[in-house]
Amino acid sequence: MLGCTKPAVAPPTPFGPVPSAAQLKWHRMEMNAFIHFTINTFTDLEWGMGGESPKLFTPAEFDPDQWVAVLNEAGFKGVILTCKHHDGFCLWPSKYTEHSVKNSAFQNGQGDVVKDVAAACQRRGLKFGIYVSPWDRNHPGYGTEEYVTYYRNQLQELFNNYGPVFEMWFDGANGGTGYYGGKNERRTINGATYYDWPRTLNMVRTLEPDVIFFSDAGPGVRWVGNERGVAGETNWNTISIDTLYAGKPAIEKLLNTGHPQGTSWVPAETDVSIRPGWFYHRKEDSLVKSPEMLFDIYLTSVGRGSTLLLNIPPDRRGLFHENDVAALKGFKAMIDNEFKTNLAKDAVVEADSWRGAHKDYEAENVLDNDSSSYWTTDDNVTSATLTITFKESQTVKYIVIQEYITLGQRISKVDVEYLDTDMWKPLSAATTIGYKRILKVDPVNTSSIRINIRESLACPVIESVRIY
Ligand code: FUL
Repeated sequence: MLGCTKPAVAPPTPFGPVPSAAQLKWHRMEMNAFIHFTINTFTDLEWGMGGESPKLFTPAEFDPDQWVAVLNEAGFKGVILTCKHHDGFCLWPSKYTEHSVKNSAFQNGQGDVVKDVAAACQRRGLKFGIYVSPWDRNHPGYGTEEYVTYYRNQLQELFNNYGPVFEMWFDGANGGTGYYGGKNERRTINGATYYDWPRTLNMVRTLEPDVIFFSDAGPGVRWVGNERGVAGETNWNTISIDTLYAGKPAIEKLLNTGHPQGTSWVPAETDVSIRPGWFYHRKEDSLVKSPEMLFDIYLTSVGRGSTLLLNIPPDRRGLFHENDVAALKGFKAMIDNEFKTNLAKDAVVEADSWRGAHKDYEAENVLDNDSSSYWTTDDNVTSATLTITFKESQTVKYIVIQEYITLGQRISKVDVEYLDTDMWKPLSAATTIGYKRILKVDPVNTSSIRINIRESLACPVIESVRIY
């Protein structure tokens, strides 16, 4: 009726754990870069023992602006730098140790890699994050309370002087043989208790309230369970973290998939290196992943609702190697090319139902560019269909679906069909969607695509559908 608007219909209530504002921002970053750079770059090792001389650190052409420019052009939104790896060498002149850049020949001992990388990120609008290894094979007190205090002091130093820091990474590799101030012995710690993480994290939060903590157990984001770049085909952002800790054995499978009944929102981050190793080794110059391989990784990480953390290790000059730069350029060109034209943009979309039959929740919301609008159904509806019809036949290669995760992750089974003349035929199927799901299909020529949500833990809430 003219002049008569329908009364408002309440939106769905959030289902299960939901992302914090900082986690939501993290999801939207989609692609970040990891940078492994330290004395290992010069000793050709992956894990230094801790007794290496700081003098070995000599990147004569060090240029973080080159790194960040390449990353920016390739679409990366953040950088996480190994400020200290397991060997304990610090890329900043920490006042708590002599084992740092200040005793290297690099810039006559006046250099500060952490400061320069953070500044280069700031200049190009990328966010800066830090990796600070809890395991320290240099420190004489490793294994005692003294070392835990040292670790906390270093975190204070970093967060006070180099922020803002969007993410802090602490990995699970812990304890074992090391130099340990010259003792050269094996030290074992109890990974569940030694670091007293709750206390350390609370301390960091007082300095950087929105920082995202990465570890197996989060609490901000979790490890994806492998270093191959493959998130679970089923990938829940939820998991119960009360029984997890960084480095807990045999939890890879659970980390890879998460759990639909998980009690916390801890999305998986997919870390993988562009080369076989995390650090630069000349012998791996010919083993840089090709643009095609990187694109496949993009599909199994970002395309499965995870965030990609791609490692690019600077070489001994202190530059990204030419082969890595070429691979990143090719990767970006593939993304731009494959996702050039959103065929759904000018299409017509229809749903078999929408919440309260109210305009606020209608199907058209999945085609607009507004990340705050969505299509959803009545609460009792957990299977539903969206049909997208093009003005004329199109060749379809990808279907990209995003859930409105602000209200939680819901969908657990979905399939896609295409119209072949007048018959609907199967095209693709998946379990979870989450922040983003990219379904790559064998190209078909069709005038219409149908997305069938078969199972959902609560009424489905879809923010966007794109078709390429
Ligand atoms: C692991 C480390 O042991 C590797 O050296 C690397 O830093 C990787 C990202 O995390 O736990």
